[in-house]
Amino acid sequence: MKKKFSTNIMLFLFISLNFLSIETNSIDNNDFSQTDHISDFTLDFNESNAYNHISTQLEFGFRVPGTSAHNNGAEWIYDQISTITDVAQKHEFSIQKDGQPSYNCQNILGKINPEKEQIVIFGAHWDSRNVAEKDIYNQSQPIPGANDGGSGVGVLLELARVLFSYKNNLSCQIWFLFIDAEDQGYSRGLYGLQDWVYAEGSQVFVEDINEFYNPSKESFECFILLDMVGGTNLEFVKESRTNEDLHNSIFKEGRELGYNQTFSTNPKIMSITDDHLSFNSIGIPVIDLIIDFIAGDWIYHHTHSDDLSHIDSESLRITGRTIESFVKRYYTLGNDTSWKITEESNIFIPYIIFPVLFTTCFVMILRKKREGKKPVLYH
Ligand code: 1BN
Ligand code: ZN
Repeated sequence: MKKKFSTNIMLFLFISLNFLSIETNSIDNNDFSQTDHISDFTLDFNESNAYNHISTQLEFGFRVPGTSAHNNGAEWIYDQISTITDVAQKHEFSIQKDGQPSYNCQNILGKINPEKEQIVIFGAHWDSRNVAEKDIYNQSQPIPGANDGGSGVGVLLELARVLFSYKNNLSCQIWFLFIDAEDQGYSRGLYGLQDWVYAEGSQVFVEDINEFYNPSKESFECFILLDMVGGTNLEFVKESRTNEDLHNSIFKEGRELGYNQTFSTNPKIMSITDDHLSFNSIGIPVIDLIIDFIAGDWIYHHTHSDDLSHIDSESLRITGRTIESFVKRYYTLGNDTSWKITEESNIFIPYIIFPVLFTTCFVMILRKKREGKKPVLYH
């Protein structure tokens, strides 16, 4: 009796392992081709517009707090977002470290559908770094920040244009938050600005967030950060504080559009200090769409070569179309699907548990039948 029981357990484990390996193989079997697949939705995101927005930002110069390029860059973003959202607001603040000058900074917020209850926030930092500590030359000089700063802004402005054009079909509010003072922290012996930390601007924003919404009527769905989304061979990592369901839904969306390399089933997991942490600290589910800027393929992070020549429109397209598709799938009026419990987080129920139970029962019945037919031996 005991022996039969343990044989059945072994059988169950063996079949489970087989199913698990089939499932894992089918997930890992990426072809790494990045051609567009046919989409469930009409997607209007235009990567050329996003690219041109990056080019315009670079024409202002280095968007470092305390400079005229910084002021001009902010005015330009505010003017742009004002025309493609229902409400645009400036969140002005200053940063002063002990013994240092005070710097005027501003976050810029554009809202679509401000009367809706649920809020989806898209964020990108718009300041560019004041030093190039990872370059071999002129480390104390500012960088263009085409990818690190420019790309997120470029994609968000184009997304705002697209989503605003069909805002009446959306079930939620969308916030476009352009975040200042993200990139002046300390790295490799240099501060961008003396004694600053990374993500200063988003920290001040979450401290003041009650000025921008009514907690008794409105609630936050998620915060989606775009940082360095324009480099060649785009491959997003999974930031360790990322919400699991949000990650699964967005990465699945990307893969369904054919972007298997960018939204890998097996992304590198990294802990990165960035603006999403401020929103995570107040309990909002977050994701940071960012590359491995330490050991990845795109090697121009915090160097003077973070310029237009190292921006790839294809990466802007991949990011923009994936986000647009995500918004259409989960936030179209009349559509009740939620990203909060994804098929991937539930994959064990339909694809593994049921087949394993079924096969185990089937094999046990077969064994029972066989035993019944065995000739009886008389000694
Ligand atoms: C990410 C993108 N960061 C700045 N731009 C944050 C960071 C950079 C944190 C270098 C630590 C080191
Ligand atoms: Zn940076």
